Amino acid sequence: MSVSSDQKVLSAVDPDIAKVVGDEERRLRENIVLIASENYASAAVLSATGSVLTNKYAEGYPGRRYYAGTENVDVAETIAIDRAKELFGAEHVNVQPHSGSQANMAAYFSVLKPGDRVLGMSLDHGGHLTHGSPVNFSGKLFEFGHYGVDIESEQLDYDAVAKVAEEFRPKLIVCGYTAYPRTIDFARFREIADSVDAYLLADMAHIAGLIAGGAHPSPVGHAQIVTSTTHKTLRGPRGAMALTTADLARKYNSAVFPNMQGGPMMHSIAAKAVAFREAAQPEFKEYASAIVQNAQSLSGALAAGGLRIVSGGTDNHLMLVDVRPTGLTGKEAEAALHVAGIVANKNTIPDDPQPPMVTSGVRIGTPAVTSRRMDTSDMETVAGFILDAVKSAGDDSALASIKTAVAKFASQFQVPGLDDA
Ligand code: DSN
Repeated sequence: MSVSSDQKVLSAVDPDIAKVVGDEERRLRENIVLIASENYASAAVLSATGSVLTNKYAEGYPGRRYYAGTENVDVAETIAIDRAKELFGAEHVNVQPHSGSQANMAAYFSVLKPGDRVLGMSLDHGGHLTHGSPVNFSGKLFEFGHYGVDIESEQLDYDAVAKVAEEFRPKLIVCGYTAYPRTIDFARFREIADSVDAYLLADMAHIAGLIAGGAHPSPVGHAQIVTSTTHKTLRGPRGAMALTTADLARKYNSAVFPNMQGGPMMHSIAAKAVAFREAAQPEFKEYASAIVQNAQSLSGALAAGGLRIVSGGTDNHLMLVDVRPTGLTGKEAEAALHVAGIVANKNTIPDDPQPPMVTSGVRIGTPAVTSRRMDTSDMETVAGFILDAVKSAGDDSALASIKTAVAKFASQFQVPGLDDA
Protein backbone atom coordinates (compact mmCIF):
# COMPACT_ATOMS: atom_id res chain seq x y z
CA MET A 1 0.00 0.00 0.00
CA SER A 2 1.41 3.40 -0.89
CA VAL A 3 1.79 6.17 1.64
CA SER A 4 -1.02 8.17 -0.02
CA SER A 5 -3.52 5.30 0.00
CA ASP A 6 -2.59 4.72 3.67
CA GLN A 7 -3.51 8.34 4.27
CA LYS A 8 -6.89 8.01 2.55
CA VAL A 9 -7.68 5.15 4.93
CA LEU A 10 -6.53 7.18 7.91
CA SER A 11 -8.54 10.25 6.83
CA ALA A 12 -11.67 8.16 6.52
CA VAL A 13 -11.27 6.55 9.95
CA ASP A 14 -9.69 9.36 11.96
CA PRO A 15 -9.64 12.81 10.36
CA ASP A 16 -8.14 14.36 13.51
CA ILE A 17 -4.97 12.29 13.36
CA ALA A 18 -4.89 12.45 9.55
CA LYS A 19 -4.77 16.24 9.90
CA VAL A 20 -1.82 15.98 12.32
CA VAL A 21 0.03 13.78 9.81
CA GLY A 22 -0.73 16.18 6.95
CA ASP A 23 0.36 19.19 9.02
CA GLU A 24 3.60 17.41 9.93
CA GLU A 25 4.28 16.62 6.26
CA ARG A 26 3.88 20.30 5.47
CA ARG A 27 6.16 21.29 8.36
CA LEU A 28 8.83 18.90 7.11
CA ARG A 29 8.60 20.33 3.60
CA GLU A 30 8.52 24.04 4.47
CA ASN A 31 10.95 24.14 7.40
CA ILE A 32 14.69 23.76 7.48
CA VAL A 33 15.28 20.93 9.96
CA LEU A 34 18.63 21.32 11.70
CA ILE A 35 18.05 19.14 14.78
CA ALA A 36 21.28 17.10 14.79
CA SER A 37 19.52 13.90 15.90
CA GLU A 38 16.69 13.99 13.33
CA ASN A 39 16.43 12.77 9.78
CA TYR A 40 13.94 11.73 7.09
CA ALA A 41 13.34 7.98 6.77
CA SER A 42 12.81 6.72 3.23
CA ALA A 43 9.42 5.57 1.91
CA ALA A 44 10.67 1.97 2.10
CA VAL A 45 11.58 2.36 5.80
CA LEU A 46 8.18 4.00 6.48
CA SER A 47 6.42 1.21 4.61
CA ALA A 48 8.02 -1.53 6.75
CA THR A 49 7.33 0.53 9.89
CA GLY A 50 3.66 0.81 8.96
CA SER A 51 3.29 -2.88 8.07
CA VAL A 52 1.34 -5.78 9.59
CA LEU A 53 4.49 -6.89 11.38
CA THR A 54 3.32 -4.57 14.17
CA ASN A 55 0.73 -7.23 15.06
CA LYS A 56 3.10 -9.99 16.14
CA TYR A 57 4.32 -10.97 19.59
CA ALA A 58 7.75 -12.60 19.42
CA GLU A 59 9.42 -12.63 22.86
CA GLY A 60 12.76 -14.34 22.58
CA TYR A 61 15.14 -14.41 19.62
CA PRO A 62 14.87 -15.99 16.13
CA GLY A 63 14.45 -19.76 16.48
CA ARG A 64 13.85 -19.50 20.27
CA ARG A 65 10.56 -17.71 20.80
CA TYR A 66 7.86 -17.90 23.46
CA TYR A 67 5.06 -17.66 20.86
CA ALA A 68 4.00 -19.67 17.82
CA GLY A 69 3.56 -18.07 14.40
CA THR A 70 6.90 -16.27 14.33
CA GLU A 71 8.14 -17.85 11.09
CA ASN A 72 7.97 -14.56 9.16
CA VAL A 73 9.23 -12.18 11.81
CA ASP A 74 12.12 -14.60 12.49
CA VAL A 75 13.23 -14.04 8.91
CA ALA A 76 13.01 -10.25 9.31
CA GLU A 77 15.03 -10.23 12.54
CA THR A 78 17.68 -12.58 11.13
CA ILE A 79 18.07 -10.39 8.04
CA ALA A 80 18.36 -7.27 10.24
CA ILE A 81 21.04 -8.91 12.40
CA ASP A 82 23.03 -10.21 9.43
CA ARG A 83 22.92 -6.86 7.63
CA ALA A 84 24.01 -4.91 10.71
CA LYS A 85 26.88 -7.36 11.31
CA GLU A 86 28.03 -6.89 7.74
CA LEU A 87 27.58 -3.11 7.74
CA PHE A 88 29.59 -2.54 10.91
CA GLY A 89 31.85 -5.63 10.94
CA ALA A 90 30.38 -6.71 14.29
CA GLU A 91 30.64 -10.16 15.90
CA HIS A 92 27.18 -10.00 17.49
CA VAL A 93 24.16 -7.74 16.98
CA ASN A 94 20.93 -7.27 18.95
CA VAL A 95 18.28 -5.27 17.06
CA GLN A 96 15.58 -5.38 19.73
CA PRO A 97 16.18 -2.30 21.95
CA HIS A 98 13.25 0.06 21.49
CA SER A 99 15.36 3.16 22.10
CA GLY A 100 18.90 4.36 22.68
CA SER A 101 18.21 4.65 26.41
CA GLN A 102 17.15 1.01 26.53
CA ALA A 103 20.17 -0.09 24.47
CA ASN A 104 22.36 1.67 27.06
CA MET A 105 20.42 0.23 30.00
CA ALA A 106 20.97 -3.29 28.61
CA ALA A 107 24.67 -2.50 28.09
CA TYR A 108 25.01 -1.56 31.77
CA PHE A 109 23.11 -4.62 32.95
CA SER A 110 25.20 -6.95 30.80
CA VAL A 111 28.51 -6.06 32.51
CA LEU A 112 27.65 -4.21 35.76
CA LYS A 113 25.83 -4.68 39.03
CA PRO A 114 23.88 -1.82 40.67
CA GLY A 115 26.31 0.39 42.55
CA ASP A 116 29.26 -0.29 40.22
CA ARG A 117 31.37 2.63 39.07
CA VAL A 118 31.02 4.03 35.56
CA LEU A 119 32.83 6.95 33.93
CA GLY A 120 31.08 9.05 31.26
CA MET A 121 31.06 12.53 29.75
CA SER A 122 29.04 15.02 31.79
CA LEU A 123 25.72 16.05 30.25
CA ASP A 124 26.63 19.74 30.06
CA HIS A 125 29.78 18.95 28.03
CA GLY A 126 27.95 16.76 25.50
CA GLY A 127 27.10 13.48 27.26
CA HIS A 128 23.65 11.89 27.28
CA LEU A 129 21.11 11.57 30.09
CA THR A 130 21.85 7.83 30.22
CA HIS A 131 25.54 8.54 30.77
CA GLY A 132 24.98 9.07 34.48
CA SER A 133 22.70 12.07 34.90
CA PRO A 134 21.38 12.10 38.49
CA VAL A 135 17.79 12.46 37.20
CA ASN A 136 18.15 9.32 35.02
CA PHE A 137 18.13 5.61 35.96
CA SER A 138 21.83 5.48 35.10
CA GLY A 139 22.81 8.04 37.73
CA LYS A 140 20.45 6.49 40.27
CA LEU A 141 21.51 2.84 39.85
CA PHE A 142 25.25 3.22 39.27
CA GLU A 143 27.97 5.35 40.79
CA PHE A 144 28.96 7.63 37.91
CA GLY A 145 32.05 9.77 37.66
CA HIS A 146 32.38 12.29 34.83
CA TYR A 147 34.97 13.74 32.51
CA GLY A 148 34.48 16.81 30.33
CA VAL A 149 36.15 18.57 27.45
CA ASP A 150 39.24 20.73 27.95
CA ILE A 151 37.91 24.19 28.67
CA GLU A 152 40.40 25.98 26.41
CA SER A 153 40.25 23.78 23.31
CA GLU A 154 36.65 22.63 24.01
CA GLN A 155 37.79 19.20 22.78
CA LEU A 156 38.52 15.93 24.53
CA ASP A 157 41.86 15.81 26.32
CA TYR A 158 42.60 12.07 26.39
CA ASP A 159 45.40 12.41 28.96
CA ALA A 160 42.97 14.18 31.29
CA VAL A 161 40.37 11.41 30.76
CA ALA A 162 43.07 8.81 31.55
CA LYS A 163 43.89 10.65 34.78
CA VAL A 164 40.23 10.76 35.88
CA ALA A 165 39.91 7.04 35.05
CA GLU A 166 43.02 6.22 37.08
CA GLU A 167 41.63 8.08 40.10
CA PHE A 168 38.02 6.86 39.79
CA ARG A 169 38.74 3.20 38.81
CA PRO A 170 35.45 2.60 36.92
CA LYS A 171 34.29 -0.83 35.80
CA LEU A 172 32.98 0.69 32.55
CA ILE A 173 33.89 3.79 30.53
CA VAL A 174 31.33 5.40 28.23
CA CYS A 175 32.32 7.39 25.14
CA GLY A 176 30.14 8.67 22.28
CA TYR A 177 28.07 11.82 22.75
CA THR A 178 25.02 13.89 21.81
CA ALA A 179 26.70 17.26 21.37
CA TYR A 180 30.38 16.76 20.55
CA PRO A 181 31.47 18.09 17.15
CA ARG A 182 34.88 16.42 16.93
CA THR A 183 36.22 13.02 15.89
CA ILE A 184 36.36 10.50 18.74
CA ASP A 185 39.55 8.44 19.08
CA PHE A 186 38.03 5.09 20.05
CA ALA A 187 41.42 3.30 20.06
CA ARG A 188 42.71 5.78 22.66
CA PHE A 189 39.57 5.25 24.75
CA ARG A 190 40.19 1.47 24.68
CA GLU A 191 43.76 2.03 25.89
CA ILE A 192 42.41 4.11 28.77
CA ALA A 193 39.78 1.46 29.60
CA ASP A 194 42.38 -1.32 29.50
CA SER A 195 44.71 0.67 31.76
CA VAL A 196 42.10 0.52 34.57
CA ASP A 197 40.69 -2.91 33.63
CA ALA A 198 37.33 -1.44 32.58
CA TYR A 199 34.99 -2.31 29.75
CA LEU A 200 34.46 0.29 27.01
CA LEU A 201 30.97 1.23 25.81
CA ALA A 202 30.72 3.41 22.70
CA ASP A 203 27.34 5.09 22.25
CA MET A 204 27.53 5.87 18.53
CA ALA A 205 23.89 6.95 18.18
CA HIS A 206 24.68 10.35 16.69
CA ILE A 207 27.39 9.20 14.30
CA ALA A 208 26.25 5.68 13.28
CA GLY A 209 25.44 6.81 9.74
CA LEU A 210 28.80 8.54 9.41
CA ILE A 211 30.50 5.34 10.57
CA ALA A 212 28.43 3.16 8.19
CA GLY A 213 29.35 5.53 5.36
CA GLY A 214 33.05 5.73 6.25
CA ALA A 215 32.96 9.39 7.34
CA HIS A 216 34.01 8.71 10.96
CA PRO A 217 36.27 5.94 12.40
CA SER A 218 34.40 2.96 13.83
CA PRO A 219 34.34 1.95 17.50
CA VAL A 220 33.89 -1.71 16.52
CA GLY A 221 37.02 -3.63 17.48
CA HIS A 222 37.76 -1.10 20.24
CA ALA A 223 34.61 -0.99 22.39
CA GLN A 224 33.28 -4.33 23.63
CA ILE A 225 29.74 -2.89 23.44
CA VAL A 226 28.56 -0.36 20.87
CA THR A 227 25.03 1.01 21.18
CA SER A 228 23.13 3.12 18.68
CA THR A 229 19.77 4.48 17.77
CA THR A 230 18.74 3.75 14.19
CA HIS A 231 16.91 6.97 13.32
CA LYS A 232 19.62 9.64 13.41
CA THR A 233 22.39 9.81 10.79
CA LEU A 234 21.61 6.15 9.99
CA ARG A 235 18.22 7.30 8.60
CA GLY A 236 16.22 4.27 9.75
CA PRO A 237 13.10 3.89 11.87
CA ARG A 238 12.91 5.15 15.46
CA GLY A 239 14.61 2.45 17.53
CA ALA A 240 18.00 1.14 18.55
CA MET A 241 20.48 -1.73 18.49
CA ALA A 242 23.72 -2.92 20.03
CA LEU A 243 26.85 -4.50 18.58
CA THR A 244 28.93 -6.58 20.98
CA THR A 245 31.90 -8.89 21.00
CA ALA A 246 30.97 -12.59 20.69
CA ASP A 247 31.75 -13.29 24.36
CA LEU A 248 29.14 -10.72 25.51
CA ALA A 249 26.40 -11.93 23.12
CA ARG A 250 24.44 -14.01 25.64
CA LYS A 251 24.82 -11.48 28.43
CA TYR A 252 23.64 -8.61 26.23
CA ASN A 253 20.73 -10.57 24.78
CA SER A 254 19.43 -11.58 28.20
CA ALA A 255 19.92 -8.01 29.49
CA VAL A 256 17.42 -6.92 26.80
CA PHE A 257 15.00 -9.86 27.09
CA PRO A 258 13.87 -11.04 29.61
CA ASN A 259 15.59 -8.51 31.89
CA MET A 260 14.26 -5.25 30.46
CA GLN A 261 11.90 -5.59 27.50
CA GLY A 262 9.04 -7.89 26.54
CA GLY A 263 7.80 -8.26 22.99
CA PRO A 264 10.15 -6.79 20.38
CA MET A 265 8.67 -4.35 17.85
CA MET A 266 8.89 -6.53 14.77
CA HIS A 267 7.69 -3.80 12.37
CA SER A 268 10.50 -1.59 13.59
CA ILE A 269 13.05 -4.43 13.38
CA ALA A 270 12.01 -5.07 9.75
CA ALA A 271 12.39 -1.35 9.03
CA LYS A 272 15.86 -1.41 10.65
CA ALA A 273 16.75 -4.18 8.17
CA VAL A 274 15.61 -1.93 5.30
CA ALA A 275 17.71 0.95 6.63
CA PHE A 276 20.80 -1.28 6.94
CA ARG A 277 20.35 -2.30 3.30
CA GLU A 278 20.07 1.36 2.27
CA ALA A 279 23.16 2.25 4.32
CA ALA A 280 25.18 -0.47 2.56
CA GLN A 281 24.64 1.13 -0.87
CA PRO A 282 27.44 3.19 -2.46
CA GLU A 283 25.21 6.34 -2.41
CA PHE A 284 25.17 6.20 1.38
CA LYS A 285 28.95 6.80 1.46
CA GLU A 286 28.36 9.94 -0.59
CA TYR A 287 25.56 10.91 1.79
CA ALA A 288 27.74 10.49 4.89
CA SER A 289 30.56 12.50 3.40
CA ALA A 290 28.13 15.24 2.24
CA ILE A 291 26.72 15.57 5.79
CA VAL A 292 30.21 16.45 7.08
CA GLN A 293 30.98 18.80 4.17
CA ASN A 294 27.67 20.58 4.75
CA ALA A 295 28.35 20.89 8.49
CA GLN A 296 31.78 22.38 7.80
CA SER A 297 30.40 24.78 5.22
CA LEU A 298 27.56 25.89 7.52
CA SER A 299 29.82 26.36 10.55
CA GLY A 300 32.30 28.37 8.45
CA ALA A 301 29.52 30.65 7.19
CA LEU A 302 28.06 31.15 10.69
CA ALA A 303 31.50 31.99 12.09
CA ALA A 304 32.05 34.46 9.24
CA GLY A 305 28.70 36.00 10.21
CA GLY A 306 29.91 36.68 13.77
CA LEU A 307 28.75 33.62 15.73
CA ARG A 308 31.25 31.63 17.81
CA ILE A 309 31.56 27.95 16.94
CA VAL A 310 32.47 25.85 20.00
CA SER A 311 35.90 24.17 19.51
CA GLY A 312 36.39 26.29 16.36
CA GLY A 313 34.58 24.00 13.92
CA THR A 314 33.31 20.50 13.32
CA ASP A 315 34.54 17.12 12.06
CA ASN A 316 31.10 15.50 12.02
CA HIS A 317 27.41 16.20 11.45
CA LEU A 318 26.91 18.89 14.08
CA MET A 319 28.17 22.14 15.45
CA LEU A 320 27.58 23.92 18.73
CA VAL A 321 26.99 27.60 18.22
CA ASP A 322 27.71 30.01 21.08
CA VAL A 323 25.06 32.68 20.48
CA ARG A 324 26.26 35.12 23.16
CA PRO A 325 27.78 37.48 20.52
CA THR A 326 24.18 38.24 19.44
CA GLY A 327 23.13 39.11 22.99
CA LEU A 328 20.65 36.22 22.99
CA THR A 329 20.46 33.09 25.14
CA GLY A 330 20.17 29.69 23.47
CA LYS A 331 16.50 29.63 24.40
CA GLU A 332 15.85 33.00 22.74
CA ALA A 333 17.83 32.03 19.64
CA GLU A 334 15.94 28.71 19.34
CA ALA A 335 12.63 30.60 19.58
CA ALA A 336 13.61 33.20 16.94
CA LEU A 337 14.81 30.46 14.57
CA HIS A 338 11.59 28.52 15.10
CA VAL A 339 9.40 31.49 14.23
CA ALA A 340 11.48 31.86 11.04
CA GLY A 341 10.89 28.19 10.07
CA ILE A 342 14.35 26.97 11.09
CA VAL A 343 14.28 24.14 13.63
CA ALA A 344 17.29 23.68 15.90
CA ASN A 345 17.62 23.15 19.64
CA LYS A 346 19.09 25.20 22.45
CA ASN A 347 22.07 23.41 23.97
CA THR A 348 24.54 23.97 26.75
CA ILE A 349 28.05 24.90 25.71
CA PRO A 350 31.03 23.75 27.84
CA ASP A 351 30.92 25.47 31.25
CA ASP A 352 27.73 27.26 30.27
CA PRO A 353 26.85 30.05 32.70
CA GLN A 354 23.15 29.57 31.92
CA PRO A 355 20.93 26.76 33.28
CA PRO A 356 20.00 23.85 30.92
CA MET A 357 16.53 25.26 30.16
CA VAL A 358 18.11 28.55 28.99
CA THR A 359 21.68 27.79 27.74
CA SER A 360 24.10 29.95 25.76
CA GLY A 361 24.18 27.75 22.69
CA VAL A 362 22.28 26.20 19.84
CA ARG A 363 23.08 22.75 18.44
CA ILE A 364 22.85 22.60 14.66
CA GLY A 365 23.14 19.44 12.55
CA THR A 366 23.10 18.71 8.83
CA PRO A 367 21.83 15.08 8.49
CA ALA A 368 18.24 16.05 7.58
CA VAL A 369 19.05 18.87 5.14
CA THR A 370 21.63 16.62 3.46
CA SER A 371 18.92 13.96 3.03
CA ARG A 372 16.98 16.63 1.13
CA ARG A 373 20.06 16.93 -1.14
CA MET A 374 21.06 20.40 -0.04
CA ASP A 375 24.75 21.01 -0.78
CA THR A 376 27.52 23.28 0.48
CA SER A 377 26.30 26.27 -1.53
CA ASP A 378 22.82 25.79 -0.05
CA MET A 379 24.48 25.90 3.38
CA GLU A 380 25.56 29.50 2.62
CA THR A 381 21.88 30.33 2.06
CA VAL A 382 20.85 28.49 5.24
CA ALA A 383 23.54 30.37 7.22
CA GLY A 384 22.13 33.65 5.87
CA PHE A 385 18.64 32.73 7.12
CA ILE A 386 20.04 31.78 10.55
CA LEU A 387 22.04 34.99 10.89
CA ASP A 388 19.06 37.11 9.79
CA ALA A 389 16.75 35.29 12.21
CA VAL A 390 18.96 35.73 15.29
CA LYS A 391 19.47 39.40 14.43
CA SER A 392 15.68 39.79 14.07
CA ALA A 393 14.79 38.15 17.42
CA GLY A 394 11.81 39.98 18.90
CA ASP A 395 10.79 41.51 15.54
CA ASP A 396 7.86 39.33 14.55
CA SER A 397 7.29 40.95 11.19
CA ALA A 398 10.95 40.49 10.14
CA LEU A 399 10.83 36.87 11.33
CA ALA A 400 7.60 36.30 9.36
CA SER A 401 9.33 37.56 6.17
CA ILE A 402 12.26 35.21 6.79
CA LYS A 403 9.79 32.35 7.31
CA THR A 404 8.21 33.03 3.92
CA ALA A 405 11.64 33.02 2.24
CA VAL A 406 12.65 29.85 4.14
CA ALA A 407 9.48 28.02 3.02
CA LYS A 408 10.06 29.04 -0.62
CA PHE A 409 13.68 27.90 -0.47
CA ALA A 410 13.00 24.63 1.41
CA SER A 411 10.10 23.62 -0.82
CA GLN A 412 12.49 23.30 -3.78
CA PHE A 413 14.08 20.24 -2.16
CA GLN A 414 12.71 16.72 -2.13
CA VAL A 415 11.46 15.22 1.13
CA PRO A 416 12.50 11.57 1.52
CA GLY A 417 9.58 9.46 2.68
CA LEU A 418 7.13 11.69 0.80
CA ASP A 419 8.61 12.36 -2.60
CA ASP A 420 10.08 8.83 -3.01
CA ALA A 421 6.75 7.17 -2.10
N1 DSN B 1 17.50 13.22 22.10
C1 DSN B 1 18.71 12.86 21.39
C2 DSN B 1 19.41 14.04 20.85
O1 DSN B 1 18.74 14.97 20.42
O2 DSN B 1 20.63 14.07 20.81
C3 DSN B 1 19.60 12.01 22.19
O3 DSN B 1 18.91 10.91 22.63
